[in-house]
Amino acid sequence: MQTFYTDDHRLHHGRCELIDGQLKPCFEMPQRAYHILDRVKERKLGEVLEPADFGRAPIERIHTKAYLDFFEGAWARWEKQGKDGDLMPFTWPARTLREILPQDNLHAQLGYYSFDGGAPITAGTWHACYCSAQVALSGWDEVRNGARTAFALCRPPGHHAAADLMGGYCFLNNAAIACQAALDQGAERIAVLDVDYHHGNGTQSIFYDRADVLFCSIHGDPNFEFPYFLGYADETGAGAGEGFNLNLPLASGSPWAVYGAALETACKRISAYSPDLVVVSLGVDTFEQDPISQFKLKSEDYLRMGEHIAALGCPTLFVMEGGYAVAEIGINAVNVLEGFEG
Ligand code: SP5
Ligand code: ZN
Repeated sequence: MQTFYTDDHRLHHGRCELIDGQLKPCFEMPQRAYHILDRVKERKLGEVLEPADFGRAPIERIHTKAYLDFFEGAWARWEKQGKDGDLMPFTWPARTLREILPQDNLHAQLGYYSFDGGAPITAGTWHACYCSAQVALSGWDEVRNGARTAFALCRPPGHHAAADLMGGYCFLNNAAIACQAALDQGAERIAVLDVDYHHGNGTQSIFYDRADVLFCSIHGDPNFEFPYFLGYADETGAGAGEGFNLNLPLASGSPWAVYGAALETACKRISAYSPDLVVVSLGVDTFEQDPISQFKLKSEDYLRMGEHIAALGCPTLFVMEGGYAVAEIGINAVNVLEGFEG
């Protein structure tokens, strides 16, 4: 299968995140993508191609124009204030406060457009995210042109980003942007299978009231795991989307025996939906050695994951999401792709 990739992801490089009461180097770092790319080449998975540029229009199909304008211009405003540290939010419109967009203050607006402090904006963040979205769109274009599958080696990841919210290392929802492009170009039903360890709150929220995208996610139970405030099993969709959202939260410490059973449940639901396209939000932070996660998948389990996905028999776009055990991230991600190819 072909891999879409651009080095421009390196222009997003946050310095630190708050974890366990300490500022630690960002887990979501450029080396992640380099390791995956190296493994793609080492295993001769297929060609590695630069993304095409489909412009801002397909991104605006998912994200609000106000959010995109804010995000695109935020760094320049910060720099103009003479600052060069990462731009990070610290106040949010939580309960008792007003959901209001203050006109003048950069940090107030950043709080309005984010849900956590885990998505630092650096000088190149907008450009890297724009390119990451183009990588996903290029992967879709490849499938549209008849390929059975493609790998969008996206970085930064996207599944926590909602229509007008950044957070959880995510700014633009690459998978959702690719889904909407596919729908706009003739697809009628798309299934998103989100196998990242964390619930894909952004993708769920974007498609929650729609029947043309079935969202299925297997993840750490939000009762104990980030993003805590979405991803429960009783979230089944709303309005026309009722019945088209499937959350399969799992306990801390879940091994493949548990994970594989949940994957079968998700795949049965996807089969019944009979989608034109499957978009896999491919996070490999389910790995036993992941530094911020609590599942126990082993490297060989990712081959089985790929086989299960292939058994759906649908055109499939893989969109890279999380995974922070940097040394093994390439092995695990490419194992899914090799398992898929059989
Ligand atoms: C795309 C993606 O995988 N985003 C994940 C963002 C997770 N950010 C919050 C991490 C909280 C980790 N807490 C665990 C403490 C480990 N000692
Ligand atoms: Zn994750």
